[in-house]
Amino acid sequence: MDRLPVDDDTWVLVLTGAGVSAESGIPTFRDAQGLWETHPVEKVASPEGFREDPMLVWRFYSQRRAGAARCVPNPGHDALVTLEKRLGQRFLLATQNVDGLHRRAGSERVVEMHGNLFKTRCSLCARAPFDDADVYAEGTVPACGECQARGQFAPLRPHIVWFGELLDPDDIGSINDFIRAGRSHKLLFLAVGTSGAVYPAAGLVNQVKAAGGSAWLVNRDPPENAAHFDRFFQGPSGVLLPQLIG
Ligand code: BV8
Repeated sequence: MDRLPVDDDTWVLVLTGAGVSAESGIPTFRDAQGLWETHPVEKVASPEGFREDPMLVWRFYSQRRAGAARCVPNPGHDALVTLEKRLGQRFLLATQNVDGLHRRAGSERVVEMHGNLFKTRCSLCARAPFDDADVYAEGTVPACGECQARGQFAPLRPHIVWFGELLDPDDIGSINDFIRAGRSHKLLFLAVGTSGAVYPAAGLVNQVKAAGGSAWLVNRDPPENAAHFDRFFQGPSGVLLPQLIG
């Protein structure tokens, strides 16, 4: 099995998707029995869906919050922690996952591009997102206490980036800054467990290649953007990442 070509001048940007958490028992989105098979995306992962039926959205995210809380990181998460410890500032992990497993495994240089299941924010006021592990009872839509104190009803919402919503500019900025800094070194992009279906995450491989970097992929199935990668290791990330990273 090849090893990731890492030396003293290598900078590694990792992108993970739902596949890296699959072996921890967390369902993916677009596989058979995936989340989008049983939940209409536009109804549970869009601002329009939340406006239309906040109870349904809170049921979807409360179930996922409860499920993720019962799961633990797998050897794929652990291997990425090892790589981060080896590279330090020359490592950045951009994840599309909202399950929090990378941080629970010990990753620190993490950009949670699509938010976090265990954070909640107000859908109206500008209060900062706050840690929230509550699994709200069926039919519940939590309200913002700060808005309530001002006589306004405002539903709380999951701190998740839904379809049609912009990603946090600071998150995008951190990733762009890393690619810009890494371009004068040996820049390596490693995508793991993602179908390459959702932008802007799926466009990162092109961004790194345009910066002169190389791109490796670990995935169970060939993703939509497979052609952009220089190397493709097909199989479970929980098995392949420890072998690649060592
Ligand atoms: C934005 C909510 C500006 C969080 C998610 C037309 C063209 C291009 C773009 C667009 C377009 N129309 C609209 C857009 C933009 C849209 C988009 O990309 N749509 C796609 C569907 C075409 N993007 C957006 O809206 C983003 N915002 O662009 O703002 C804008 C606005 C409007 C219009 C234009 C521009 C916001 C994107 C974030 C959306 N939120 N989810 C949540 O509930 O989790 S995205 C959702 O998909 C998840 O976050 C998930 O992470 C993400 C990607 O999915 P994957 O992680 O890749 O998971 P998936 O199941 O798909 O694949 C799993 C893979 O793992 C598989 O390949 C499988 O083989 C593999 N696997 C399985 N097991 C294993 C494994 N691999 C290894 N080991 C295993 N054991």
